[in-house]
Amino acid sequence: MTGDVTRPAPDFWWGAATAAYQVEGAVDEDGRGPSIWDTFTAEPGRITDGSTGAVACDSYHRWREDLDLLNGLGANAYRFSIAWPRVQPFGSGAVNAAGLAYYDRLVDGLLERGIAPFPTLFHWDLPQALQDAGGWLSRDTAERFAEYAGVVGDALGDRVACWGTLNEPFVHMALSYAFGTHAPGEVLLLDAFAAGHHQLLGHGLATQALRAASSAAVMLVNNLTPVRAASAEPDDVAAARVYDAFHNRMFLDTVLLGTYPEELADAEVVREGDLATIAQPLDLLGVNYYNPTQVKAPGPDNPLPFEIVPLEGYPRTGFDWPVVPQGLTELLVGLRDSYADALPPLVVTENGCAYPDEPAPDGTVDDPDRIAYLDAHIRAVGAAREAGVDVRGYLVWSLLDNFEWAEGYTQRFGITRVDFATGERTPKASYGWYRNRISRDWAPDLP
Ligand code: IFM
Repeated sequence: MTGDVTRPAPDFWWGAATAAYQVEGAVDEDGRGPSIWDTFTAEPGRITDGSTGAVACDSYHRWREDLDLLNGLGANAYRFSIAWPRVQPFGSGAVNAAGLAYYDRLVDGLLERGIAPFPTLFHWDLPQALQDAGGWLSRDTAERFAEYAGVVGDALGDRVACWGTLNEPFVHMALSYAFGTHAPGEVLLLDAFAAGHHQLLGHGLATQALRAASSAAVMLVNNLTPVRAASAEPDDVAAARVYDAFHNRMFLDTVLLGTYPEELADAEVVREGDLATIAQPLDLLGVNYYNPTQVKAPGPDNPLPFEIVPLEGYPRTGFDWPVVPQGLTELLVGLRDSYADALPPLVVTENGCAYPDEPAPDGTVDDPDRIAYLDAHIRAVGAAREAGVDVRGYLVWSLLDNFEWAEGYTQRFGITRVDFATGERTPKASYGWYRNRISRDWAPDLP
């Protein structure tokens, strides 16, 4: 497919996002080493539908089709991730030229289509060998991450538009190390903090390595959420503040201000000099937004200092997540108000929704709920821009239906349907809607 659409103005990035383990498949090909997700998905009971990312969307082989889909959208940016175990099968040392060559082809294919590459270096698929040595609980993983960043920076840095170091370090700390629902399945509750701190350290060291290797822009990609106290009771308000410290400020204050939020300031794992390393100047901040979070004081049996309660009174996605577009405006404006001059320009690096859309008998896929969701959220970005927030891009999650981690293939986030039995891609109605939306850029009648 080739697009016949007007390219958007180059000062705003319009596009879509994916991640390696969720789309690539080919887990045993061309020298890729095992990742923690290969190990985790092989354990019975870990994934809702018992599936794995072994094939996923088969993007490792069908990448040209995926790039043509982006081209057909009129996208000018693609956020994908690089699988560390393809580049360094055992997480350090020897580089696997065949694995690196895949990303070389992908980057060149994007540039041939006029699409800017936005690669993320770590989207959760840690080499298993590093997990065997402690994973992100080990400080050494941060050093290994910088080594890997240098390798990839040397290989691709002449053509990349913007590097993302980590994807959603909070989510990785929480689901992978605190609650164990994601690989590697550790249940450490608050002791997961070390995995968060070492990711932050890895981000700082990797940023230094990328700067040394390439002049491309660098960003960190966070999952951020406006936090709402369940009531005005002081205990609920205090619990909401603590949750905000873990989810948002731990990954913002450190990176942007060089400090830990006061709620988290005494951790032993933080060594002298770490915060200076973490607070590297950034060119952009990636914001992944899905919904606000409501929090109340913990009950007597809860070992945590907060308790999450469902946010009622909003429509819900197929994944049962509340649809709150105004939360995105609130978040973006709040970042500007909280961090002022310390805040780099923002890019919405993920936003989207899962619905159980099915093809009609004629094969078309009508997904009006997703169109409504995207329309409302893009308008919410427009409202933040109107309020003076410097937002430079919007990338839909996701270009393709894909492997949704512990939910396997049961949650479809794509603007393109993927038949997981055949790999066939079918653009949904939302794909056509988004193509038209992109072609209008920020026309004067918007938001
Ligand atoms: O699929 C994930 C992605 O990997 C990270 N951000 C949230 C998405 C939806 O859950």
